[in-house]
Amino acid sequence: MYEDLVDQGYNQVQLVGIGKSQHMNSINNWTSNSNVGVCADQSPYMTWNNWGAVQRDLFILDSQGDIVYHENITNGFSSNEVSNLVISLIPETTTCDEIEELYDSLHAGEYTNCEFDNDCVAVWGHCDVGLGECHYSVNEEEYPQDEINNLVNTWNDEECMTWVCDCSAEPYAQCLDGTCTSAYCMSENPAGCFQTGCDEGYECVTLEEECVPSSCFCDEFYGDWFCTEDCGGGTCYSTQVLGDINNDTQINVLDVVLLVGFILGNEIPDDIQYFSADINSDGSLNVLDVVSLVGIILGN
Ligand SMILES: [Ca+2]
Ligand SMILES: [Ca+2]
Repeated sequence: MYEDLVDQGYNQVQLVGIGKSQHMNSINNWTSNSNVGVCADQSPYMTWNNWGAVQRDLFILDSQGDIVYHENITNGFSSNEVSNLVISLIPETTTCDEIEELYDSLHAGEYTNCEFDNDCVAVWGHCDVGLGECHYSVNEEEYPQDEINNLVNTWNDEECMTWVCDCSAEPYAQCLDGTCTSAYCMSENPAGCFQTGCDEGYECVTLEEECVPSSCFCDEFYGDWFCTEDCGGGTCYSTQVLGDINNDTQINVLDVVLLVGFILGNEIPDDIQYFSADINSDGSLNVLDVVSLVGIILGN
């Protein structure tokens, strides 16, 4: 039955004899006219005891090593039934082409949707093991890292690698027409935040004193950015309100306490806090800001 299975291509199936070490001298019961491997279960026979085995028991284990069948076959067994069971336990294999197809699909479509450059990130493909391209630009939030790692492991397990590639440095990722796209320019996209997006806590606004281009594209031939000649690109500006230093939507004595803490050096403000604490916008934090802040609270 074992040889029939192998002949049918089920070569993942392994037939192993397990004998008590004390009976190893009668091993030719097993090995005459066959090439089955036999393991000796050393006294105190842990395998026999753990499995509850008696002489001429047949065990079938699944691919995880769990016992799924245990019968004594002294009086024979239905080889049809047993081989059907064995075949049903063989895990479905994925072909290399299927892995490649799945890999590509995890770097396209919904995984590359974007609104701003900020949504996109450049990632390395797995060209080093012959799977995929050098780089992809994908939506950072949607990138299915675990699924891709599993796929790469399967790819390696199935020995699918037939070539490898050399890759140039990682590109920048930009959002072009709603799709994350790789840009092989050596610097970050200089366009304003209406194209590139802002970090959390900031909004994109147009400031009169700053001229930022609204749109740039990477010219792959020159390896540099080319921008529109306008100033409407926008600058990231803190959404925090001037004076609401602890960002709890109210301006009150708690903000004064925090401001005094910054001035005395007891607390270190981050950039957003500094911006909202510098009430008179002169670039430094001092008693004038405290006076102004108290004035705001008192409604002056
Ligand atoms: Ca506040
Ligand atoms: Ca100030």
